[in-house]
Amino acid sequence: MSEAAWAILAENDRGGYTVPTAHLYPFQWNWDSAFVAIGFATYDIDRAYRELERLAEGQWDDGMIPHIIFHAPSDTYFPGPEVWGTRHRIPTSGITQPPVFGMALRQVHEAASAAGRPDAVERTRKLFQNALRSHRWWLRARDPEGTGLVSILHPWESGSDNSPAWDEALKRVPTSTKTTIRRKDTGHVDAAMRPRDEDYQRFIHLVDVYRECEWDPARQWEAAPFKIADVQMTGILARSTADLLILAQSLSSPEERGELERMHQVLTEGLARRWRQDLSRFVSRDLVSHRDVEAPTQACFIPLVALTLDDQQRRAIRSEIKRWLDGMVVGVPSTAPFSPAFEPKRYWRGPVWAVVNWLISDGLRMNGSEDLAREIEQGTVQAIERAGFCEYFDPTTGEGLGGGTFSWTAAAYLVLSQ
Ligand code: 9YW
Repeated sequence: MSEAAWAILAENDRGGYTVPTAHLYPFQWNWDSAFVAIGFATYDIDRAYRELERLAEGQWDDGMIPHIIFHAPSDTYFPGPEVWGTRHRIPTSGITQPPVFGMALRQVHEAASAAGRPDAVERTRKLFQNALRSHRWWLRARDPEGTGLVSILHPWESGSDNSPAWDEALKRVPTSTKTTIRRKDTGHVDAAMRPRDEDYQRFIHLVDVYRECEWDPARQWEAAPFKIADVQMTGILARSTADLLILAQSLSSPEERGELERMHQVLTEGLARRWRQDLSRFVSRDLVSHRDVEAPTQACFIPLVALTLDDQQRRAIRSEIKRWLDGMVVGVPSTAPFSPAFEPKRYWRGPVWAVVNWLISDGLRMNGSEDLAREIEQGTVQAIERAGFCEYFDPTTGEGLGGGTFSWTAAAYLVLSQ
């Protein structure tokens, strides 16, 4: 099966960067590429670096790494560059995605060093600066009050677009848009598996609002009708910061090391405060309504990649994850099966995503649950072997759904089957 995974990554290569899948997602996506780079690091180190270098080409002067880099035109996706109206020299979207970049850079560097590559230090050093600038952007632009939690201003930023976690906050976003909506996704994939039209109207309303702020982070922060201090995003940022700190021991100055240490402390403290013992989960915070986001979604487990939990938390989270796996053919569902919002085929409202499992099992292993981590990894590998490299899986049947020949599913396979 590894040959098939390599073939998918080759087929989705557009010249040093990998599209998530042809037609449905025909550009470079931020966190997809970071996961893909980790996959490449298992067999082609040069290509792994290239993936991150091409992603860094899209980085804005203020440090943000956008969620989509439109390296080459394609008319099979909406919203394209004309809707975003950003000003970077390579067209990009105007929002970001989870910063897996730092995690990827550490893994690529370690693989390159182990292989004795002479270009490792120089290439890693450059990318390290891209990552550091992006982390500074995160804290400045998305946690201006210094709470230790970074916020998303658009559901697309979370990477889990139509998750029930956003339902309440999205209800306050109007469905009116200045941009004419021309969905292309439902021409590629069954509409019953995709976000609804109303979700898209609200997504585009938010794009309209931020474009009118000329993509200025401070103006966006003020104008945002949707603002959630997100535990998934903060968990990934904190973990990437820890990984950068490890690289910084040999590749960076004492000042930068100190800066990363402070960032790491602020983020892990902020994250730790989001634990809800009564729910056995971490919860995000809606900064508009000032309420906790209690919807049970995969995001609640992602802080494990960044935190060392105490014994009580470990026990609670283990039994919570087991509760979610109970009766499923493949786990971990992106929404708890006991939730009224659970829809096993509709995108982020229930289906299983290989990269999410990759993060959850990594976090469980860091927190002493090797057995459960392995169970989730093996379940993911078997699901892919049965159903192919699909975008995601129905947890109740194991059926593969969404786009086919998906790059990050191929990357996850290469890493999790090792
Ligand atoms: C979009 C590419 C992306 C992923 C996201 C997923 C979806 C849709 O596809 O986003 O239009 O950006 O939700 O996590 O990066 O695979």
